[in-house]
Amino acid sequence: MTDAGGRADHLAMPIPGGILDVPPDRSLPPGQRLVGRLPIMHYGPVPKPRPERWRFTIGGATADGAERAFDLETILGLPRLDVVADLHCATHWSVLDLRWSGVPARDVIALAPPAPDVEHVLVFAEYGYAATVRLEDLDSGRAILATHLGGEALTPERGAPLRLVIPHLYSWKGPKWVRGWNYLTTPVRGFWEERGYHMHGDAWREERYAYQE
Ligand SMILES: Nc1nc2c(c(=O)[nH]1)N[C@H]1C(S)=C(S)[C@@H](COP(=O)(O)O)O[C@H]1N2
Ligand SMILES: [Mo]
Repeated sequence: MTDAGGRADHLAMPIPGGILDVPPDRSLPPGQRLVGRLPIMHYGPVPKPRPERWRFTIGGATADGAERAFDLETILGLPRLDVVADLHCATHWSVLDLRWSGVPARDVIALAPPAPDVEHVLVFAEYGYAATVRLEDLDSGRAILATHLGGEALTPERGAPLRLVIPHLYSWKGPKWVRGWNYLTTPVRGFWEERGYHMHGDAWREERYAYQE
């Protein structure tokens, strides 16, 4: 699959489940087409859940300079949040109305806040996957570290035990199997940002490719 500029998209996969008409009362970000079902799509193998060894690590430019690690109990003990959100993959398909439940990313930021000059965050997952997001996007009220999708606990393929969802950004900015983040004072590119995708990735502004930066 290529875009109008002839650039290869990151996954040349058929549109999952066929293309649907967008309901008249809804809209999609520019360049997106509606599909009816969420495929399983990621790079690399599905990590085996190991809850006893699982830690969420926050480091980089924290306010006090210290790195902190939290166990799953601590993260799951935060107040719960439900978010209904559309998912937009940078390969041009979207799915409407996914209901994520979990804890607000904002409350996890508060457990280990950033230094005042931090603007970007490198969110990392198992096996070296990482995505760069702006702190203001991670700190936006609807960003969620999800444990459930559609009322069911996340399956390993969907990112158990924890998956980041930032509804207005393309979905590569939401690592499955998320394990922590580093606050950045100098931007660092994550997995897809290094491979030609945009640092901000706001789907509504169609910030898809790095050449648009
Ligand atoms: N750890 C990890 N998370 C990831 C990815 C990945 O390759 N690894 N791919 C992203 C992309 S590009 C998409 S479209 C969504 C797909 O989520 P799904 O498999 O639940 O449909 O996961 C995102 N999160
Ligand atoms: Mo994607």
